[in-house]
Formats: sequence, C-alpha cells, structure tokens
Amino acid sequence: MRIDILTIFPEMFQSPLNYSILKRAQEAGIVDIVLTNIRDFATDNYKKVDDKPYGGGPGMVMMPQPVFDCFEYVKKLSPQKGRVILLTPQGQKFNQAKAVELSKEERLILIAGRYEGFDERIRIALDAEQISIGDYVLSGGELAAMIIVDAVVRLLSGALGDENSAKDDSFSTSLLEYPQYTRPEVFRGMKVPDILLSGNHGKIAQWRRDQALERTKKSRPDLLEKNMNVSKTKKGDNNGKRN
Ligand code: 6GU
Repeated sequence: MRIDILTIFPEMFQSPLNYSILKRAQEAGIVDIVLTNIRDFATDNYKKVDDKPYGGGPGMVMMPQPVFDCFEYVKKLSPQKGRVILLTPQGQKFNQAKAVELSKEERLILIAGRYEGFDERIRIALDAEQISIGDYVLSGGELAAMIIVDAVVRLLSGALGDENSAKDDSFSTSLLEYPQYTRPEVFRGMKVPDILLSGNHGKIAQWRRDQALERTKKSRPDLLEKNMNVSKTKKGDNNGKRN
C-alpha cells in the first residue's frame, strides 16, 4: 500500500511513524508512507496557506490554491488513482469497519487540514470523502491522519508478527477484547484465573467469549445493539462522496 499525506506539519508525523509496527511495516516494504508539505505550494513570499472566511466569522480557512497544487503534484507521484480522504470533524466517524475497508485499497491520499477548515471547493473538486475520528474538536487533522494510518497499516498482511493477533482485537468481532494475563501467576496477591492455567483450550475459549461479552455489556452496550442491527439494516451509503 502507498499512503500519501498532505499536511502543513509533516514533522508531526515523524515520531508516530517511526516506532513499532508502523516502523517495521515501512522497513519491510508493506507500506510506503509519503509526506508532502502543503506550504511548499504557497505562492506568496509569506508562504501563506490560510485566509479569512468570506462572510466573516472567527478563525482562518485553508486556501484552495496551495491544497490543489499540492494534491496535483502528489497525485502524479504514483500511477495508482488513490482514495482521497479529507480529515475533518464534519466527516463520517472512523471505526474498525472503515479501517478494514481502507486497508484493502492500493493507495490512500490523506489531506490534513488546520484552522477552521477547508475552503469548500477543495472537498467538491477533489471528490474527497471526509472522515472524522470522533465527536470532539482537534486543532488539526494530523493526529486524526496518524490514527487512521496506524489502524489501517496494522491490518495489512505481514504487518503484525502474529497473523492472528488482529482477529481477536476489540471491535473486529464487535466485542471488546477478553482479559489477558502474562507471568507471574501471582502478582501482589492477585492470581491469574485458574482456567487460563488449566490447559483446556475449549474451556479457555468459552471463558474468553463469556468475558468479552460481559465486558462489552458493562462498558459498551451500544456495540451489542449495533451488532444486532447489522443483520437487519442494509448498508448502502456512498461513504460521504458526492453522487
Ligand atoms: Cl479529522 N479533524 C479535526 N480538526 N478535529 C477532529 C477530527 C478531525 N476528528 C475528530 N475531531
């Protein structure tokens, strides 16, 4: 997979991209992550990328020209078309199903905005899908882009050491993950549940299912409800793209 990220703060990505799974996936050639600075496409002496909103109001808006020029440059860096995503709080909420969907693409082009948002003509002309990572406001789309990259890359074949470890993750089964324990057997008087030491794999699997269900009921009952509705409702939206 190739992931292009357009941002005015490429340095922000250095640390998250250079540890652990994301680092190894890049080194192994599983993913190629390319950062391009939108500010390099500003045309005035001050490298201006934002301006006041027409109609008044607080804050600044990302200007269309630097974003368009940057996008057109990035697009030509590789022959694949790419799925274009604008990170904005106005987008569809990101979740594990979306991560799985995006992990099947050959190329993603993520555009991180700052300020009060993008000039609307950017979204319209790039025919970009909009994604938000949750119902709260961040100072920019960079952290959201990093979260999406992390969630997507760990799903790519070969990115995790153990191919099974993504399958049991919370949300991939619509349940939260069951409790995990490692050595020692007793820590500060707290014992590992006997069943996990029993060697009975059938019973262990049953216990884990029960625990996952219990946890989900307790802290995320909405996931169980959603799960029951999935079979009833047909998903037919267009992922926030223009028709
Ligand atoms: Cl993608 N951007 C910003 N600025 N805030 C957010 C977000 C994105 N997702 C949730 N909040």
